[in-house]
Amino acid sequence: MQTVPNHQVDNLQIEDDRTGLSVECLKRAFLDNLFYVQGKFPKIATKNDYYMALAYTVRDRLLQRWINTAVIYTDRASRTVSYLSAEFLMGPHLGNNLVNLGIYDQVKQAVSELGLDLEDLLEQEEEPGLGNGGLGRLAACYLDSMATLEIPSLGYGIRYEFGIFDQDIRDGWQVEITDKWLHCGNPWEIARPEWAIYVRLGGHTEAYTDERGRYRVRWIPFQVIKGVPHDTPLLGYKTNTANTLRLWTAEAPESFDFAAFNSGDYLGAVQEKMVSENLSKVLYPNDDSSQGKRLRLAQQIFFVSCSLQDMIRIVFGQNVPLEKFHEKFVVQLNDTHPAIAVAELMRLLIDEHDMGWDQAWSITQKSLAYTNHTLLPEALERWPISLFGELLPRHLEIIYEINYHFLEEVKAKFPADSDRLRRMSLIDESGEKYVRMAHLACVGSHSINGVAALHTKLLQQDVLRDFYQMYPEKFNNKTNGVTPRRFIVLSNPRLTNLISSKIGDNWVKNLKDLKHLEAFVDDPEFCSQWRSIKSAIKQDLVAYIQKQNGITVNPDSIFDIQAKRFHEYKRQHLNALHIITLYNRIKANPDIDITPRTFIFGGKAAPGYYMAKLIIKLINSIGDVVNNDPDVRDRLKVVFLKNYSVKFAQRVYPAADLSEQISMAGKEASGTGNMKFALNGALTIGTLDGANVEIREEVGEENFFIFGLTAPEVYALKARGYRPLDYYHSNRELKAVIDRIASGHFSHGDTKLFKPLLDSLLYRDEYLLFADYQAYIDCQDYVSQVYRDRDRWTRMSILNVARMGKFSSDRSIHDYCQDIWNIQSVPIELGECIQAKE
Ligand code: KOT
Repeated sequence: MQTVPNHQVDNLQIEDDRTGLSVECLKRAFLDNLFYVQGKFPKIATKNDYYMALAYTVRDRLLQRWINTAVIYTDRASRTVSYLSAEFLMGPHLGNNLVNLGIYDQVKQAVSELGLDLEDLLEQEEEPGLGNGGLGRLAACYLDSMATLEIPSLGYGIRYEFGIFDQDIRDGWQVEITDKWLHCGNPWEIARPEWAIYVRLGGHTEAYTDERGRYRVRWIPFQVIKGVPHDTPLLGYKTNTANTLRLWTAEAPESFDFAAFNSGDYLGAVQEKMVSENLSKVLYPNDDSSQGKRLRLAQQIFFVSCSLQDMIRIVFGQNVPLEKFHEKFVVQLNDTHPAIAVAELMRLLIDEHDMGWDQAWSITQKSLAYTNHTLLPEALERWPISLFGELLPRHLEIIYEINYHFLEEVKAKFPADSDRLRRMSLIDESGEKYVRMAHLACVGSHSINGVAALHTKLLQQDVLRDFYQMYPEKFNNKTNGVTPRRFIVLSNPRLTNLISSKIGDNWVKNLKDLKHLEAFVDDPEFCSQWRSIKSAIKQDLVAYIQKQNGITVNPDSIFDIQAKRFHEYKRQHLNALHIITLYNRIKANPDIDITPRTFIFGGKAAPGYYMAKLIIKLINSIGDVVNNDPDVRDRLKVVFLKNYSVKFAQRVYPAADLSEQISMAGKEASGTGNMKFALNGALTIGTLDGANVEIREEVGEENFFIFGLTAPEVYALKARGYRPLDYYHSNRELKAVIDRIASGHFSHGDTKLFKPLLDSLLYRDEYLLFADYQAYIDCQDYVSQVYRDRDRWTRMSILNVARMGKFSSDRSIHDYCQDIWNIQSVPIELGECIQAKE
């Protein structure tokens, strides 16, 4: 047990009720919170009351560490990472905090002695879905690793009132429902209205000469928004470090509506308030695409300006001169959503803090670093100049000036290359004018990184080629990683216990230690335990599917899972083509010997992405037919698990035999689901895309099912002229699959329903499903064959886990610290600096 502050009462040591970790103390504290915070006693308490009481009990234990951490960081003015992200997909806090505090078992026992079930209470938590998918979840994994590695850090983002929508499936279609994650309150956060910050929008600028005769600009805004920080403590795994996630809520400033109010325009004043609050109302539900909406740009400047002003407040509070901003903070930009920071930091330094251009520019570049997360052209953010200038007139002026200096630099390095200037300009002038946010981020940062080796290489060769030629020294790769605390220890306790029983528990902090498992790969007893654990977890998912979907699933079948956002480039429909191929084989020969499979899908489609929604409908329609066709005889099942979320992902990864990572090569920047599946003992069927390449390198090619065109082959095929119809006509099984869909077999005879999808495949097939079809089917046939050799499969599964050490987010964060952030850990001692009370 850890040391905690104690009361001395008549020479008797008793634990403090807010910090003690013994079962008895936890019970007392829990009942105390139920009474004093929830205002309930056991007889009338609801499950939610119990959850809240437990959450407050755990939060109390975090607070002591949080305050200690803050005191030490402040005293030492520690160098700090500021992670700016429009999304943080944190997942439920309670379980994670229990794991990181090391009190999971004590709390389980404490609540059980009070007649409650911990799993039941964990289920109660409404997760904060403040992100779409990979990018937001990565931010959350990185915050966990920074706390675990004792790196001073602040996560800055937006406290959306409505996070990612809840997904329902009706008649096979996705239906979106608003997410009301705050409706029962949020026990994990503390509002800090005393640290509110004001952000300007709109209006115009005026030039003037200051008292020292210098040219200055004044910005007269149309609107001012107040940002109120809400802080959540984030505890590291078995450390005393509790860092902060600071999310901003938009409000109307108190004084702003007085004019309207005084003139009797009460509704006008309230309207003003509503307009302000709109800013943090809802998360944009698009993954990998950018829409150019005004409110979205307003959200970006809102959280970026609040965060930078907050950092400046901290700098002054610690008596650090502003000229040393870049020594106190390094600011990581999570894609271009916060890239307006380049212009905003310049504005703050020059207009608000009197600094000269050159010094401001040097500080800005030294402070900022940019991570790119996508190769999709439609995801590269651009803002129409008209919209940009209307909302951010001063920033547009600054961007023009940055552009002027930058293009001079380009001219000097590449004389007489006007084409290059046009391509690299921060302003796209090919038609309607746009601000190019990725260019702004590249110019304003000292580091530009991709998220997997292949992705970084493609950035250098293609998407950001000109910038690579201009600034080769800025480019570096940081392959993504995931936190083993949430994605093994918390989500897969059975596997965790088996692993730790063999190699101890150091691997939780040093994931490379998993390699010691290799010593047991020939131990039949261990292999059999490995297999029975997977089997037990699959049984749990079987029960869940039975309850959720009413589908009876064979636990001995291959659990073949594709869980991720729906997008054409991720090719969930290629998976669907495989299902229909097997179905056709059964229909042609009902007694065919097929390895039973359960195809499980999970994931949301952007509400406006018609084709992705049609793919969801197709999968559900195939399920309706296949699951009920007597010829199939339970050899195939298709299950769509609705409302995929972090909570849900934790249930799904451990149960997978086969992980589908089948994007068209050159499109998936990294992927992180691929890592979570493999860490839980699933084998991967995948293309040579994103981090799949590195996973295969680590686990060994004999333990990975690879198929399909490589990225260079994709480019070459497209350059030659790709004709999907040729594949359709020359591949008998492929033709039968497409014809089966076109016939209306999966749509009650309706031949129109899936026509847009089929037409897109037959006549365009942008993501080369037809080109990869045969390779995919052959590879899947091979998977089915290997699965029949249970010993071989188990061996492959163990070796996958044993060799996945590289993909811990601890390794990623360690590399960011070394190569980009130049930051050291600051261990936190408990006890001396602050006692809970005495
Ligand atoms: C969304 C909008 C604009 C730019 C990028 C995105 C984006 C990228 N959202 N999610 N991603 C994913 O990020 C993950 C973490 O790096 C990657 O693993 C994944 O491949 C990206 O698609």
